[in-house]
Amino acid sequence: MKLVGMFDSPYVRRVAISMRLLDLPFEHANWSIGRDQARIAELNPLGQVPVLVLDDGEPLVESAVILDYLDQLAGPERALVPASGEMRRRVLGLTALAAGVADKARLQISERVFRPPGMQHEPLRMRLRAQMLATCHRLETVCAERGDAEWLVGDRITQADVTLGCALTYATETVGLPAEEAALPALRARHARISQLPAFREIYLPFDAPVIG
Ligand SMILES: N[C@@H](CCC(=O)N[C@@H](CS)C(=O)NCC(=O)O)C(=O)O
Repeated sequence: MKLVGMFDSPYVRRVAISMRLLDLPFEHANWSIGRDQARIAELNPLGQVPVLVLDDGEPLVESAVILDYLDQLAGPERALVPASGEMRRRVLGLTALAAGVADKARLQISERVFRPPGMQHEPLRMRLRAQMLATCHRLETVCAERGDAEWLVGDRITQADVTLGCALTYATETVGLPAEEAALPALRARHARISQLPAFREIYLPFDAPVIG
């Protein structure tokens, strides 16, 4: 399988880290959404990464769809999202919130990167930031409740941990979280811990704003 996209994207990174955790080997195509937009669009008309090109050439798009496919490949014992029940609901719910933090950061960055300075709409940026921070505060409550428990749900790593790790790194590097040391302590501590896991250390690229046009 070939994974298309750069690891500074939280969506590409969560797929790559999941593949590493699930022992699913892949070739990496380090294509940029700026420079390589035309060949990305040949695989995904949305022009977005990640794309996972299967061994028969079929391109899978959307990280959530790709992650679901990878879990199917790995089987229910190893899947990063539990197969059913409350655990599944909890993992999917937290994964959606964490992915939402990345989405809100990405939209703020799009304002900055894709629009000329005079055309940026400050009220929109502030609204997106408020939504992102409100979601961080919701995740903070969950992290505080989990205390020293190693993982967000249950007793092994799930997609909630993977996506939270990737989303927080991206939000921190692109738009920043509140600088005060006291802000979001449980979330920050959990993010710091996840970021030290070998897969997270190995699959990492600092954010570099794409150039378009
Ligand atoms: N919902 C998508 C989001 C993917 C996404 O927005 N990727 C960004 C890179 S971080 C991208 O490809 N942007 C290019 C564009 O939208 O033109 C997913 O989860 O795969």
